[in-house]
Amino acid sequence: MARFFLTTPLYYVNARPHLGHAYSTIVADAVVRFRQQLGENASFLTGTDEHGQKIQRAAEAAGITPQQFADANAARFREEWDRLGLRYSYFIRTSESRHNAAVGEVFRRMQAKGHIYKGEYSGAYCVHDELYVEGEPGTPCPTCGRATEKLTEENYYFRLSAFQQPLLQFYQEHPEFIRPEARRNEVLAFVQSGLRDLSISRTSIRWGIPVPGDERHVFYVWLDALCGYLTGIGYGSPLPADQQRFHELWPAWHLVGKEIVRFHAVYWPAFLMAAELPLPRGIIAHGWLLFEEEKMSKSRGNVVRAEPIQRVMGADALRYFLLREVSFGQDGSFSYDALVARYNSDLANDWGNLAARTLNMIQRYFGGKVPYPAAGVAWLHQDLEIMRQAEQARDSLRAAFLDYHFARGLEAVWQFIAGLNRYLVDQEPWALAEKSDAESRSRLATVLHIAAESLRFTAILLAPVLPESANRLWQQLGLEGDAAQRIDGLTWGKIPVDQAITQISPLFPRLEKAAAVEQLRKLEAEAEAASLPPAAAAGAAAAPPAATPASANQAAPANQAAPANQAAPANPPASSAPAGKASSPPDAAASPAVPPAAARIPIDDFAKVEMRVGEVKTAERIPGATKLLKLTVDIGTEARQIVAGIAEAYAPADLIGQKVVIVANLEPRKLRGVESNGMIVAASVEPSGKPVLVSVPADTPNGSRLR
Ligand code: ME8
Repeated sequence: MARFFLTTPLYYVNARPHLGHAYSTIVADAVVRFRQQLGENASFLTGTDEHGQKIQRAAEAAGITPQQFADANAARFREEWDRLGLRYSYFIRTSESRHNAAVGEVFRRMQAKGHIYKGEYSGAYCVHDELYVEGEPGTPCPTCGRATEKLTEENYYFRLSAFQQPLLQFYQEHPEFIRPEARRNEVLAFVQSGLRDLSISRTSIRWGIPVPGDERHVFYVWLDALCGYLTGIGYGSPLPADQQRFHELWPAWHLVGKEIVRFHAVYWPAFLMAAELPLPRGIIAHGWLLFEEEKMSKSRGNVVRAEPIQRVMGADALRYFLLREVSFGQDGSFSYDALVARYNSDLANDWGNLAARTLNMIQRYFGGKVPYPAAGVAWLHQDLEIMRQAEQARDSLRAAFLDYHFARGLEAVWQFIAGLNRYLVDQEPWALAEKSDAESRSRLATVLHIAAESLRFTAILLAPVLPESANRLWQQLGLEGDAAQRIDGLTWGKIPVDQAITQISPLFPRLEKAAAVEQLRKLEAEAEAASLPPAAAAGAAAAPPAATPASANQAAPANQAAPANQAAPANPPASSAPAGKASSPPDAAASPAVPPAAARIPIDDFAKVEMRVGEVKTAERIPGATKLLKLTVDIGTEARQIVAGIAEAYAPADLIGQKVVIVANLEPRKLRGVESNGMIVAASVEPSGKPVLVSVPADTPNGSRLR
């Protein structure tokens, strides 16, 4: 049986997962389900990238150890994937001990072949991207644009320069290695312009895997993380079963976001060549999800989370939206409006109504048994056309999905669905049912048989993308097993004779658009407020999370999808979901309950935080947000717009003219779509977490710095 093994990136644990991470993992899940329906032995690996300076700093800022920090956030990734029903087979955390040994082994192999030497690096480094950057320190990072930092330290170097020609030759021999074409061209240009040796160890940080035999060094986080693809499936294990699994699965296909193609398409194959291990089969790069016109990312503060969407409309709706709306390989915009619009038009109207209509007519006119077309009655041209369209949808979807053109594949199925809806309108089975003559009865049987068989087709074809709803349709059709049947072997006419349908329930109850969007925004804002660092939320984070699963549902006028979700075995009802915010492990970055294990910090760290005195000039509530106020604060040199979670403790009018302390050098972030340029400092008074503003005497000049 053909094997197909795919990986997602191993996500950094400096923050909780957002929709960008969910996108990659959902794509991997859909691809693997699709390949399984082609009869392949397909699986995927995901995991978390836990070492390096970025995580070390985030943990320091939270006052806990990097391991505690990583444990809390890695658990969140796993929970998120489980909640979304993503069926990864392997999950690797790079702080696991099984991983340490494997990275050391790859290094030893590279060293044994003479590809490693010791030297000193002095130059620019981007901590955000964990990337060595050419040029003077301070030069903007080519990936994220942030200012690079100066780094001077003794390192082990990898002779990347020696792999320029072998890599170019490899790309030439494997034109499909990097896709899409645009990314391949970028990589070719980068390698053709010359490769410099690469530092692969660090001495100035401790949070990493020690270099065997020279433990002052820890491995460069990208060497460490990339090796996770090997360790996650058994590489380096002494157990024969693990070794066998590794040999069966490796090499992998790597699915990545476009910003990390260079690591996967240049460094990684070079490392593997040096270690004399087989190279990956290929790199499949996707574009970015944009929100409010910018890349969705934690640091820009414009993230959307999957969980509220899943709670309001189900995980399938999110999967469908991402695969249908985004042209795979290119950037795609996310918006709540578009999400709800697609849900209503494609899922509720087109597919959901088709299913409900057909099943209801079978129930009403044939006592719940799929009718069999009368023998000896010739099919009309329109009947044959539906058969043809079903087979065409199957072939188009198969070809498109094999090529990662998910939107195109889904479009083909929706053309078929539209054709089928038109067919029902033209054939008017409800009118045929009014007539009692034998010919009308036979015609009615044929039409509903064709519609039922077509529904079986759609369930199978859509199972990779809409697994839960496809299975519900499958059950309603009364069919055995599940909808994940073979796509390549799918042929017309296999619905059993006199097949008894089961209880009918809507696949996608229609959502009232404005209410649904409002509900989504509300849940997102609450989830966001619950995850802010304690002072940033100024009370909002420390207060009990507002979005407990139960209250969220009660407050949800738009949550008509709940009954449908409850019916779904794979998707527990939101009200009983154990993984709601209230019961998730503490957000390491946010929770005041985590013991401050590394509470003392050098004075330099404190100096990075720029706190200034300001005066509130305007204050107003943000519509629909119970905790948030939008403030304008005069800090001497400028007026800053700041969003603060203090609305439950302070009335806007009382704040005007009040002196406050703000953190002035935070990156901007958006709360409820409103940009916040800084943070108001407040004490969080237990047990309720009530915010109490920190202030200074009224005559302190605006802009004075706190040191
Ligand atoms: O880069 N749109 O981890 P990371 C689409 N640890 N995809 C997005 C996205 C967005 N707005 N934001 C994130 C790392 N992603 C390294 C990887 S691999 C050995 C090490 C997805 O947490 C996308 O897949 O920054 C992107 O490549 C990945 O998350 C980056 O995750």
